[in-house]
Amino acid sequence: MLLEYSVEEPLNREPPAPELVENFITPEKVAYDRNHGPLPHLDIEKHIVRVDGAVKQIIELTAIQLREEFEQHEVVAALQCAGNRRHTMRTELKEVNGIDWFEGAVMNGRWKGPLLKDVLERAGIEIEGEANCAFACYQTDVQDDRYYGGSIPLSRALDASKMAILALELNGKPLNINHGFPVRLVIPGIAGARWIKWIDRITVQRPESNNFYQQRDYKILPPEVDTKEKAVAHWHLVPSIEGMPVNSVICYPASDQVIEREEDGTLLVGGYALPANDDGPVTRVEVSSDMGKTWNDAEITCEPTQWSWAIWKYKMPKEQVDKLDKGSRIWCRATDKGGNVQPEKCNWNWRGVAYNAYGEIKNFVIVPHGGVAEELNKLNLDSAGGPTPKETEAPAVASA
Ligand SMILES: Nc1nc2c(c(=O)[nH]1)N[C@H]1C(S)=C(S)[C@@H](COP(=O)(O)O)O[C@H]1N2
Ligand SMILES: [Mo]
Repeated sequence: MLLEYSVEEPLNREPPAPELVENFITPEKVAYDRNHGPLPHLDIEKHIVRVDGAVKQIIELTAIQLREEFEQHEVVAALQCAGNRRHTMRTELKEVNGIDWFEGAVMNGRWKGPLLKDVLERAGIEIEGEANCAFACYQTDVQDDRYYGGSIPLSRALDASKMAILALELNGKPLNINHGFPVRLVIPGIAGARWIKWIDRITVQRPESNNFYQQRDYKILPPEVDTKEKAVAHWHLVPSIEGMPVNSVICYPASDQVIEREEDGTLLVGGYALPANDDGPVTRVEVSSDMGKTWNDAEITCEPTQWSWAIWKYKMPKEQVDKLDKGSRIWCRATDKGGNVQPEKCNWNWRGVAYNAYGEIKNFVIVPHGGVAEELNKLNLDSAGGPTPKETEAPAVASA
């Protein structure tokens, strides 16, 4: 089998934040890549998903059967890495352990395939009480285990209203290799770590998945756990991340930049917002330029759905822009249909996951439209060059 990249150097990259919010549905090529091992090139005719464990009969389905023998369902849902915004946690709070994601480890896709429930029911569930549905991809080794895996409660897997699907398509086309061709799990409202790509095994079982990434990673450790040794003593005490919290970020303009006003003296601010868990859609995004004393509603420029993100923009009036100075900050915060409001601050955790403090830009200089932005940028502001994420590579830290 052809493998691209490797266990030592998997593909991890994110798009620049302004590009990310150009579209409600993220083009496949813009969408971030997150891998713990190489990308396997699989054959759709030969790839088999096996359903086993506590089932009446073990079944093996090819990806073609998944497309032809089951009703196909479509869902628009955001996929987000639990480590999205880790850079902000590390720089605003304290050093963390993991890939230095900025704001781009998230995308919003239109996913299509059979319902997980329908596939499980073909095998027939033979377990009562609390149980789990575990998922795996045994196609390649990964950084910390022999296979990539995870699990969700069986009750969620069997709840058609939660729209867990075995996706064969993204945005109206077969998945590409990066995002899991020929089939990946899509579990709206759940952290990206559980959306197993190139899935080949579904197991109904009593315990959670025993995989490294379910048991010893992707957990919000308490703040007192600040070393690898303490983490080792804590992993089994802390629940695995399932849903992600309500969130929003400013994607443009950026911190540490000279920013030009619009012709009419206003300032265009924009970004994305995400609902918590199943509590979407996002119902409101607000912007503040006075450290939260006053908030102004941003315009949501798309029609967000239960598990999608919302794209928003705010045209800051001239009088408000006039009051900004070098010490000013611009903040954003989101609210979802479930009433969850993004908090001003977020606790530090060792793995730097689930960061959701207010979106913020700071350390900028506002100049008139057509102003001397380029010249001033050359004059070396505090951190000239700015933090715009380009091709993010995994830094040499343990367990990314
Ligand atoms: N087989 C497999 N599935 C996987 C992963 C992986 O490394 N291998 N990474 C997970 C993580 S941590 C995330 S955030 C998403 C990223 O999906 P993407 O690469 O399509 O953006 O896939 C998840 N599924
Ligand atoms: Mo992730």
